[in-house]
Amino acid sequence: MNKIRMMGAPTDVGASRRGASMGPAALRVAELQRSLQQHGLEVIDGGDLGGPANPQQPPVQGLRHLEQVVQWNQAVFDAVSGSLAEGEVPLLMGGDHALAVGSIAAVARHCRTHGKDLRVLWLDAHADANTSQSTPTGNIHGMPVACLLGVGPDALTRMGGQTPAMQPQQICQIGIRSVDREEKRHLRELGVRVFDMRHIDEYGMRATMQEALAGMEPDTHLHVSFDVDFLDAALAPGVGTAVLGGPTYREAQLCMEMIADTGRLASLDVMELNPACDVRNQTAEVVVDLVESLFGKSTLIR
Ligand code: NNH
Ligand code: MN
Ligand code: MN
Ligand code: MN
Repeated sequence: MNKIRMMGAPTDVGASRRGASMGPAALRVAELQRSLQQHGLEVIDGGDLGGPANPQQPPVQGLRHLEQVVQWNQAVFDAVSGSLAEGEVPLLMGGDHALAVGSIAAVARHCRTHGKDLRVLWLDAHADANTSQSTPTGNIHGMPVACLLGVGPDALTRMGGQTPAMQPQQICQIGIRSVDREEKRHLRELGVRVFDMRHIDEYGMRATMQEALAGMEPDTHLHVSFDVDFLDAALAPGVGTAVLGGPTYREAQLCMEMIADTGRLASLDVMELNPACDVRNQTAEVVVDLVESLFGKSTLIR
């Protein structure tokens, strides 16, 4: 594994509930860096990126804080691009999930210029495929998948210089259990592969992940966009939009371990951790534990 570079994006401009801006600090308090280093990984903490404050305004034409979301995403895009150019594994600590636009646009551009096959795993309770038309909230953290597939405001869809940043076949969603009515139709039209909770209930996490991870090539760059609300709300209360019925601790561990086993993980987002909703930082601690597994912790005891 190449050197991992942690970078914080302390903002919640893409959400309506405040607090994801404290996510990076909570992950540091839960000792993310040292935990990964314990497994022999080289990890540096590049500190936090900067951007505009949260103006706490209502949505304008279906989009809340578009200007601020674009500015933060530009900072993320530049930092992730720089890290990849150094041959590192960027680990983005959010921040709300709207920032996955900048992160994945940077990864997609890197893959295009280096002849790599990009695959994105989207771990989330939500599909994040809304548009300004379909959104019930105006929150841009409900829209990054649509933006990356070319549907959304220009400033976000054109971030990486090519629109769309990726094709629907390159992304696969896992753990989905909360999709808005209009969003559902849009998701089908886009053709995104969705392994929802019903699929995990019926076939189990093992079969689901085998299917989701099938067909990786030696030149595959695997990006994981981990929205912490992927996890069951009982296990991970520290998120702004918790949803019951998500993966248990063991299911989530298996998911992470199977990703690690591919040996293709090359970039990561850890998003939506909200310490204002958490109890004694327990969600941050669970996340650190799972990220250890994602980087191969379990292979050490096999
Ligand atoms: N679908 C809802 C919306 O568009 C909720 C999105 N919230 C998330 N997404 N946390 O991951 O507002
Ligand atoms: Mn979510
Ligand atoms: Mn999300
Ligand atoms: Mn493990």
